[in-house]
Amino acid sequence: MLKLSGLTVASTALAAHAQPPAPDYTLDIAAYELEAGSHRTIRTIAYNGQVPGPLLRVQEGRPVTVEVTNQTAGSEVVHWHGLFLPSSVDGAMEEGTPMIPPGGRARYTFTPRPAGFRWYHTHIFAGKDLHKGQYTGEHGFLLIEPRDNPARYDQEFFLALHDWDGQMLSSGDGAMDPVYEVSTINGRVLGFGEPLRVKSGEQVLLHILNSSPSEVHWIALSGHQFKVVALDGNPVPQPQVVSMLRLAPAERVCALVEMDHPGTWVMGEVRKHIMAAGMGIVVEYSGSSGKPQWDQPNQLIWDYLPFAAADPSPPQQPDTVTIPLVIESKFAGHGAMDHWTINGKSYPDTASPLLTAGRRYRLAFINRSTNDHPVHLHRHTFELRRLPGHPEVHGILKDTILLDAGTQVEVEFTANDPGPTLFHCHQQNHMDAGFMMLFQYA
Ligand SMILES: [Cu+2]
Repeated sequence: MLKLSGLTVASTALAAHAQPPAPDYTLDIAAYELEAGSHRTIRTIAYNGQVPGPLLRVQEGRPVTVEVTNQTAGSEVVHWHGLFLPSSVDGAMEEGTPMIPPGGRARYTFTPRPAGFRWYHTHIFAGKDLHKGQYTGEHGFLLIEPRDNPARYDQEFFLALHDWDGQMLSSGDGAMDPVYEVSTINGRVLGFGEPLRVKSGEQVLLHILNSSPSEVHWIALSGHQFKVVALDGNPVPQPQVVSMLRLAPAERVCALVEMDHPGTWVMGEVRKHIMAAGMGIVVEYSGSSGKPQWDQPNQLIWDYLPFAAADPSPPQQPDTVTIPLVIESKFAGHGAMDHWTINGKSYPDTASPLLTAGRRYRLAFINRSTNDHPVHLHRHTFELRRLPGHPEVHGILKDTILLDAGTQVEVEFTANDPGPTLFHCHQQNHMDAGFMMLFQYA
């Protein structure tokens, strides 16, 4: 549909020389009523009247133009998550990307890289409005195809995990976090959407994204295992076969599944109350029928470590600069929105470390809070170098990592993309409450 409308515009543009070239893709931001299930209509905002938004398939290194129109009453901006883009098009107001005013239009022209499973989403402040920002349906898949694609599979599916209709509730320690009414995969509750249709003997590649505004999710596929081949779209040094995936907000997993157990199965959230809220999808072998089967796992299992490179870590580059980042919460009073601090300060008062182009930096996260935080660095990829209990790891490249409560984690990146660079917790209510800082290049 999108491609076709693009072609139509292109032919018109050829006739009228004054017009700018047609965009490769268009995204229309507008109010949308999502039918997530029977009697489960969610009033939200979406791209092109669908949740998730359209899959954008682009070629690594080949420039694309995406035209975005904003038909909502608030300003918008689209962030291209996991890409190396100039700050002016990366899609964060804090970095200097222009906002798209209500009724306005913007063109994002960029050269997609690096190859892999990326995504796009809104990057605005939501605050107490849990029907704004990442709480909405404003997210979509972005696949950057490599020049040579060595992947071998029979079918691929893109799946987005999302939570809807949140309410702020106080948890045991007094912190306020959203609790959701409805949880979906690709905007549908379990049993309402189309099943994933597979054939016995197939090798299926799953591209799974957690687009939830705040929830970490654990996913299992009964009767099957996942061979994880990429994290956040980047191939891992040691692919591993696992029974369960954990995805923090903004994380992606690419996994191969051998379709070797014919039947009708459920893939979904391991925690019963989240599956009851709808987070599941039926996987149906051709020729199979009957009630979808679900084998309830009895524990939550996930670890980044097994995906790391097996060989000993190379010595740290001698001029690597370590930047300690201590994360704490400052309760604003029981029942109030918390304030999150990095080294004692909340955005916009957080420090703005100056980076020197070409230099290697180590971010040493010390999470002194009682919450887990999925932290995200814009415009760069980082390498996991220290995990809880493992002071030396290497080889896992990501743009988002979940910092478990009370742990220390270290990542390294090369300052190779000059321009203001945002760092923040991807949990919407945490970034809105100050968990954000801006790196600058000297
Ligand atoms: Cu957080």
